[in-house]
Amino acid sequence: MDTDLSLAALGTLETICRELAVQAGELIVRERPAHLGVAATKSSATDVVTVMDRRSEELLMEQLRARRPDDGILGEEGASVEGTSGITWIVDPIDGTVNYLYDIPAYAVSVAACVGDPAGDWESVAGAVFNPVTGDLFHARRGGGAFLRSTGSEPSVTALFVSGEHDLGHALTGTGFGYDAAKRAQQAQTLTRVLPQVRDIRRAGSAALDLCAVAAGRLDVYYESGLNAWDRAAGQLIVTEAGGVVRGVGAQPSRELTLAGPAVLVEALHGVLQSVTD
Ligand code: LIP
Repeated sequence: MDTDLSLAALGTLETICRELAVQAGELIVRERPAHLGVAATKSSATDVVTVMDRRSEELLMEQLRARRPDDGILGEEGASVEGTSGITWIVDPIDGTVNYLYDIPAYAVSVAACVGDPAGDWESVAGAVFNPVTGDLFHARRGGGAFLRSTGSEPSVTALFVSGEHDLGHALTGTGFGYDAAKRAQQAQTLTRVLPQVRDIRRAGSAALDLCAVAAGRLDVYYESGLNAWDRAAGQLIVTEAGGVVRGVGAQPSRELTLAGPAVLVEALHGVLQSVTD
């Protein structure tokens, strides 16, 4: 199958990413229940789902089925549609759900259009990450650069570029932790080796926003183990279109490791992380 990845087609995919990320983001703020609670848990008692995670994913599904009926869909809260077009939409209806639950303004809707096998090797070709509290809309398409649109009272568009920092010891480093206690213990051990070798650590609670922070130079470098495809599908493209690299233990990011930033810092931090596991 030849998937249409012409400039025009990529532009259309990016527009849909932007529009749907904003629509779902506005929904989760506008219709947040007065007394939001935990609707369910997943991998552990702290891996929570709210009614708005589900409503956001329902909106994304409904819009994508209507606008792109031949495409596949993979969502964090269970959306799963086989497509015939070669395009699969990988969506996180609320990335940073715990922040959303606690009303901490660091959560986002992440929407990415991808080619390849969503269960195996895939590549994002367009993506958008929207923080509905700040109004920050990060977006990119393959070969088109990465941008931050501020959708607030003074709309603006800024081209994004990763940090120019070359020294890991001066690198503000983002990371995150999983929901499983044993995994968190391992991640804490890794952190004890990384922390003395970087400027400082920031743990914001949303991988999608962490990756966008790297693209914007608000973080110098980022690493996390245990991410799912929906956490990183849009953010990793935004990083690479901002001049950064995204890798894992090997050349490609994976559930085992996502590492993002300017190449020199990514390679330096990769060396530190490898020394931890050796
Ligand atoms: C979150 C990630 C974050 C990670 C959290 C959680 P969720 O995704 O974006 O980077 O550290 O543990 O996995 O669960 O809010 O969609």
